[in-house]
Amino acid sequence: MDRDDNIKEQKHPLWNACIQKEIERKPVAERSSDPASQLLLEKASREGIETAWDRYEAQNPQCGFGELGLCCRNCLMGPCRIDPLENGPKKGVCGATSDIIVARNLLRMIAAGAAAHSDHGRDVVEVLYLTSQGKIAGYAIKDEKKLKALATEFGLEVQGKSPEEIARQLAEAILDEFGTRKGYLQFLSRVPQKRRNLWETVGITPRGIDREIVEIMHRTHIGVDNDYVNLMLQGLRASLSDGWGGSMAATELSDVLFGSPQIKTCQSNLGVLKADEVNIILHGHEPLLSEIVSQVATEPELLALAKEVGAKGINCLGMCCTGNEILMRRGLPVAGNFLQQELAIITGAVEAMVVDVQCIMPSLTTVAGCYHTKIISTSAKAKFPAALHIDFHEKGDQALQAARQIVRLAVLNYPNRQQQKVCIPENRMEFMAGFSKEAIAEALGGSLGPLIEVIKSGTIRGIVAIVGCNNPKVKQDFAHTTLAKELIGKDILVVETGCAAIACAKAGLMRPEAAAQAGPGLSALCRQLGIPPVLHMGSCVDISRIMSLAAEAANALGVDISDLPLAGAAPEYMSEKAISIGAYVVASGIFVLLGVVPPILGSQNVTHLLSQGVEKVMGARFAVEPDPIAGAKLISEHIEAKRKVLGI
Ligand code: CUV
Ligand code: SF4
Repeated sequence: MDRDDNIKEQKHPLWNACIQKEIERKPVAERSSDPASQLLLEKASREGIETAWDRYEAQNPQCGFGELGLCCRNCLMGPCRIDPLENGPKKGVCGATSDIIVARNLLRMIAAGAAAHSDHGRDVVEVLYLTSQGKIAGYAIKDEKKLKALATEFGLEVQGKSPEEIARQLAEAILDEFGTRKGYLQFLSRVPQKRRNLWETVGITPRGIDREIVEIMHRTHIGVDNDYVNLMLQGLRASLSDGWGGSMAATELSDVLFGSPQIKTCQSNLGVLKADEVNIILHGHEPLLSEIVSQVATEPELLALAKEVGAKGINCLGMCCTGNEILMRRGLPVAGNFLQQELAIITGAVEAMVVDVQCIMPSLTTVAGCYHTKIISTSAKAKFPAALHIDFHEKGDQALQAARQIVRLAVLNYPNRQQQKVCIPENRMEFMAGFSKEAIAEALGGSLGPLIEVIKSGTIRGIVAIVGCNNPKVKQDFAHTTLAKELIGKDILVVETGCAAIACAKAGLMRPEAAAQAGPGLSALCRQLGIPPVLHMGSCVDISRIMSLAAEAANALGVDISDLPLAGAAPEYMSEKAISIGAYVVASGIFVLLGVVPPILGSQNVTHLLSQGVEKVMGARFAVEPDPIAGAKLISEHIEAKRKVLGI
């Protein structure tokens, strides 16, 4: 079949439906702390375009039962809701209490989050598998060193074998991890023995990536697991299968296929859009498509076509975690984070927004209908009303062909740009990225030893990972950047992934010059190494890099991860993936600070368990603090307490 038959530009009623209705809007300065976002929010307002902020404000007040986690729809005797007010019902039809309902709801969020990361991981493994057999064009094994190290970790013989042969066996071994029969995940070998023993004793050693997710769905079905503690333990186990399984596989094998990130300088924020070039934004989460699209965008034929339509070139940019993936490895500019996806289109200067999976707002096609932007979906798993779908099967040369077709469409769309609607903000910030665990070790002279030494000596008090999304409940980027500034001021090194990292990149905290904002110890270290005090470690699945780093540090000191002066924070999170991340970080022994209240307050028992009880077992707990300054204080106290116990 002729490929062009696949492109169906559906005439959906949403297409060209610009919202003209007057909406009461909050001042832009309360909605975002990013000046580029503020500028475009003003433009949206003038042009009558609705954004996530408008829709959030229209939702208010949000459902109180939902906020407390007290609504259950797990069977058709319901929906049931527990009314915390005195006279309301205290049990669902089946007899489920607030504890059971809250715990089950939270578990299902963990299942969805872990599934998203792990399915992303599976896609990467499958591409490695096809690559190893030469069944796919456009991909290659870029990091043989990592391939061999991973193969050895998985107990495979590497001597005398070709990289393809090793890759095939490694891909098979990792595919097995999704439903492993050996009863534990191979990456757990990185975890300190003490923590592994603890997981064994408590019964939360993850047995297989898919299995734990399925078991959550089973146990939260009506009438199965009705003990909130037992439920929460399964939540932790499934989350561990994400952090030390699906996410870790995604990161490690992406490194094998596309190269392990090295330190580099990149550009961020909407000012990276170019007035005289074809702008293509790659948005979503996986590196599989974006790597190929950015690769083919440099082909002479396509560049010539761009010239023909009057453009000076083709400008490929990232957004959200797909953006993080390609900036870490290719140094491509990142146009923005989660809450900027609609705003990017509102610049009027984007020819195509190409999306794969996760955190892609269904509103994009509506916004795009008011401009010339084409929204192109590419994953069979993620289609959008009124979007153009170009299926990106990673087989044969189809990926390459699809990528070329996408770029061609974007180029041909350039003449449709309506100059009177174009507004590209000037905000553009340079930053340093590419801090994989390997790159950090290299910057330190070959190993993590010097980092451990400066933490021991107290020059640096500890390390905090700030991660996660934007959420219109929080002034965009404000909590991320404020928390980071507060922490580096206290000599705490900050490492970041996801939208948090993009926020700090845009705010200039990832330039070596930002060392001036750090405390004396951290600032001296940054100057000596020429690095910023806030390090970009990649996408959300790359939190597995941080976990590996923590495990390596604990092993080097002969202690458990929970003994280290570390913390995690998700100041503006919104996704279920972030809930899974928070859970595996706590289960791995690291204190987690949340800036948005999770939907658990309807059960005092579950709330108490996660904010206190879990500490006794896991050596770590959750805390909720929407104010980033108070949050930094909490984290700093936690880090100093850990130092004291360690005797450093
Ligand atoms: Ni996973 S961090 S919105 S893109 S999960 Fe998506 Fe990364 Fe949050 Fe940002
Ligand atoms: Fe109601 Fe129980 Fe069914 Fe949930 S599982 S909807 S609480 S009857």
